[in-house]
Amino acid sequence: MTIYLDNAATTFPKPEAVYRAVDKTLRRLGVNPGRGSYQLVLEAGRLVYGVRQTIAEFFNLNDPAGVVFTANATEAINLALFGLLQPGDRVVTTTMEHNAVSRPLHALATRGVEVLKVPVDATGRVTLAAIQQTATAGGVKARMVALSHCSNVTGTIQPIEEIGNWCRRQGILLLVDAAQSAGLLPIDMKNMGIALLAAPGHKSLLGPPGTGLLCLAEGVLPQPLLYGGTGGNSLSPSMPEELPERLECGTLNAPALAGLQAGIEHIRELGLEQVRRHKSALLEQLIYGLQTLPGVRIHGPGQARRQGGVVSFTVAERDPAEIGYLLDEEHGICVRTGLHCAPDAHGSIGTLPVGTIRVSPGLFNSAADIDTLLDALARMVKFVPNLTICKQNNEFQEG
Ligand code: ALA
Repeated sequence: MTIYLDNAATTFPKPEAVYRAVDKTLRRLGVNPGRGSYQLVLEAGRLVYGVRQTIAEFFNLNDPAGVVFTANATEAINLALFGLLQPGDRVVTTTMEHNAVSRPLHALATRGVEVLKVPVDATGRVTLAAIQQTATAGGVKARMVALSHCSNVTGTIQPIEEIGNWCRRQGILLLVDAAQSAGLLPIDMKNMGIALLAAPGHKSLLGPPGTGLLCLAEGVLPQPLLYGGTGGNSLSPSMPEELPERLECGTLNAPALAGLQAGIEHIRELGLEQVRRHKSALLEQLIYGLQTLPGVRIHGPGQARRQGGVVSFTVAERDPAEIGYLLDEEHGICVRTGLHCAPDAHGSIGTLPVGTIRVSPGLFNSAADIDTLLDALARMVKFVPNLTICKQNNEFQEG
């Protein structure tokens, strides 16, 4: 039996309704929305518009046209950053970011954008005061603040509402990477002062892979990242001005978007609070159990109510990759180990170069799954295998 505890990478399995929606759309409505004017195409267009409406309602955005579909959150973040930042602009971020934020910012820094990284505390949390100070240092005001709502390494939840309301008063754009929070924590773009919200469809929103979105508050209009066919005004050599066509070209993945809609409906039926309660209870059980194991150290807040869907830990003198390998090989338990594409975050919490063991329970995990994991770990931390650990390259060999 497999126990999947890597829902921060992607949620698996999906609710039955998601599989059904993808299958049904691909079979019955497998035409190209927005390309042509026959009945089936119009119906597919209405389906896609309905997904935009669902997402706009879910994140409290007035205009569904401000919901732009991308292949994943990384593409949405790239679109936001490259579409709005010019040489000479200042952007403020943190030292907890995923490469989806830090790599495009690194590329932009080589093109003359000033990128300033604000440090975090030992639990990975940033303060509004630190953001304020950096965003206005030297009398220069930042154009944008870009950070994750919730760390993919430690689960740390950032004070987005405080930061967002300050940014709005200052006329600074706030870009939130909601990869680990959309579908788990409440997100209200208006009340939280979020100008741009990037999210994957395939994580806690429960949609299929290949879905992502960028939600734009009123008046926020990035330059396109991709140029091409939009299904209308074909004589113009330029991309249309209006949203979402300005930022979407090529064929949309309508079957996957139908699946995403079914995923969000599933969350709405359960209620976001119930989703959060379920995952928090599993995290609490996990944190409590880990604290009783010798040599185990939890990285991050270490309190379920202060973190999103993940717990990261290390075991003294053991390589995280080795623990992950043994969990998989001997117990059929899937967790993610290493740096989780977030080297800055590991630098901030002191877990470079080998990273951590990260556990991320999902909607379909139970307390019994966490017990099985804790039992497996308990046996493992007592037993020291005959292995030579190569910390530099994150691999291990028979010794
Ligand atoms: N960014 C995803 C993770 O943290 C893939 O695992």
